[in-house]
Amino acid sequence: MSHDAEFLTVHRDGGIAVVTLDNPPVNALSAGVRKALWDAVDRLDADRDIRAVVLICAGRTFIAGADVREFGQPPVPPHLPDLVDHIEAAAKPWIAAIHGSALGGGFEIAMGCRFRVALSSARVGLPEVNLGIVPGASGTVRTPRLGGAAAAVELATSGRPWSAGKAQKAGLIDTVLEDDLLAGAVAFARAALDRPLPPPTSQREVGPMDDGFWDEARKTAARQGHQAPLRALDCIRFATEAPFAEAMAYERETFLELRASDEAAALRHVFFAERAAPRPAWLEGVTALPMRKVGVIGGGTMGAGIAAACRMAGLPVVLIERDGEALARGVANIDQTFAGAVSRGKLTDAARADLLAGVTGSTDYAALADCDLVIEAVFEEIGVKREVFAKLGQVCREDAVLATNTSYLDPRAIVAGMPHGRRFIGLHFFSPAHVMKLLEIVPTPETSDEVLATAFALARTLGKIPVRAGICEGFIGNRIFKRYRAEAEALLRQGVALADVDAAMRGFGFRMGPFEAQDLSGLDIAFLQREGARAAGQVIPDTLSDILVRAGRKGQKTGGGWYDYPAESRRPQVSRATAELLAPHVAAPQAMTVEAIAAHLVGAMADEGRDILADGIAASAADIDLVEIHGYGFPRWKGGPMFFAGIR
Ligand code: 3H9
Repeated sequence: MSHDAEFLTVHRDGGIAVVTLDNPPVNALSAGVRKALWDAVDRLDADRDIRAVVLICAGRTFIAGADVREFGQPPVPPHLPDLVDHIEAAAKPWIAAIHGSALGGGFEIAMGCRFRVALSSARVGLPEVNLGIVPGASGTVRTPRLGGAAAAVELATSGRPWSAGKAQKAGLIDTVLEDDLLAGAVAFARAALDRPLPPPTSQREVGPMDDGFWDEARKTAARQGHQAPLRALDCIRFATEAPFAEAMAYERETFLELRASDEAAALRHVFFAERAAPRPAWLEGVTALPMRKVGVIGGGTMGAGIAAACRMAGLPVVLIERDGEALARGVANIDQTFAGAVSRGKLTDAARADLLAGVTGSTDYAALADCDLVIEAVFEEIGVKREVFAKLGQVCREDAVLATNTSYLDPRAIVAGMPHGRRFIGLHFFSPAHVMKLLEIVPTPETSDEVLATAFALARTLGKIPVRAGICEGFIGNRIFKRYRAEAEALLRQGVALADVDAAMRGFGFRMGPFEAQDLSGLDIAFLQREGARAAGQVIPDTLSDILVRAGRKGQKTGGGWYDYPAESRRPQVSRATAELLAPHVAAPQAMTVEAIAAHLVGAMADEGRDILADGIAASAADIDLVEIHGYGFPRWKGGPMFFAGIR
């Protein structure tokens, strides 16, 4: 079979050829697809009956870009930039008919076409920076020529796609259609043939921008913390100042350099890990239970966040609280998250009202009778939780899934002696639960496969990244975080300066260092846990943070923790009080480079990860990386602690 027949079908509608590309799942531009498109250009150019060509895609989307799986291999011709040129140079004008997403190479192909027609639901974009690369097939060169430098900068440095409507306003799309893309595109092609053709994108002029524009763009791109956005910006600036061919050469050189970079390898690892996580191979063939209505017990920060996440995913929610006052507070907490979305322009007032209308509040557990899944999010105390599950056993359907949101407790102990075993599971959400993408799923040995599959299905519905964790203290994420904190304290004891440790981790790519992060979340939570364990007879030596908490320094909320925060400022200031409290416990000052500090702490995370794998707590190193990236702020362009340490 020729590549044409494998990937393309061509049919004729009068003088218009309709080329349908079909390369599931997302019509990525593999070598075979590139060859098929190249040959189609030649064949249709030679066909006297054809006057224009509509390029449309089968399946869920237009072309989603280059085939990322080919990035680790030597490039095979025809190369994508040549193909885009080839389409642009075709004797018959090509019209891209876009549904779903036209991303990266897909958008570049569309810009090589003489026209672009899109459904209003479609999106176009240049997400290459998310893969640690710059667009490599004229994205940084054609986008400014078609839509102006500002559009190119925003698309290529943020990596976020634009709606068809926004793209049309910038001139990147010619026509937006509500429905019947094919008929609309063919009609557009016919009408276009009656008018003089516009110049091909490569021959359009691009206006220069002043230095102020580039300075601002550089600041914004730098905020992303990694090199690809800045390099994309360099390419666009060059493309607005240099002739087309030179700009193409510069882009290609940059693309090839970055494609081979550590950053790109790390981001590719995360790209595939994120896509594999929601459907693990070991769950294949197991059917999830239906999920039509969710109950949430507890309307505090976690419960309200979970309820809001469920509502935003379209699930009706029953919220249970212990009394009317707590219930009103819980419902208000949920509404606050919707209000936040309204103020950010993400939700209309009407949508907010709809979301809230889907929350049924009650103080009576009987309201949970028709829920398929109930998530308990009450106080992190075993007795309180056990009481909740005893009640759930009385009111819920026998096939309802019962979940506990816990970050530290042993899920087995929560239902020990109750008949819930098979349908019970731990779900560790991260705060704020409607924002944070990570969901640690913690089955007990009794949990049935269907219930486990249902937890993964819930994650998919909520748009979260699920990672299965075995039972141990802190599961995956908090266990590693505990080690990280302990190692950071160990550095202090050796005489390394507090501020140097935080600066090193910020330099590595975390938004905050370990001590700043603890000051933000409060030192007392972990302290109380340790105190609880001490009271239960465990021997736990004092940590440095225990010394601070005992002196009333609990973090930002008390005006001081590791650092001082005078006058409610959130800016950490090196604290003399902390230095004095810790002086008896730390060695003479010792200089350590930021690189050495970061290497030590990330190495400690990876060591703990290795133990976690050996203990069977995580299914794969990639899962550990996802936990750290999505729950603990590990910079995704470093791939996660395991990838960084070379553990696959
Ligand atoms: C580029 O174009 C560089 C050029 O400038 C220059 C080159 C010279 N390749 O996300 P989903 C797979 S760089 C290969 O769950 P959705 C994915 O792994 C590229 N495979 O779907 C998964 O496989 P599986 C720039 C890809 O419906 C399946 O498709 N483009 C690619 O939720 C479904 O994925 C991008 O970065 C790919 N490019 O969302 C776009 N993309 O089923 C990346 C996806 O085996 N893609 N797969 O697990 C996306 O953003 C989403 O896939 C999309 C659909 C929005 C399109």
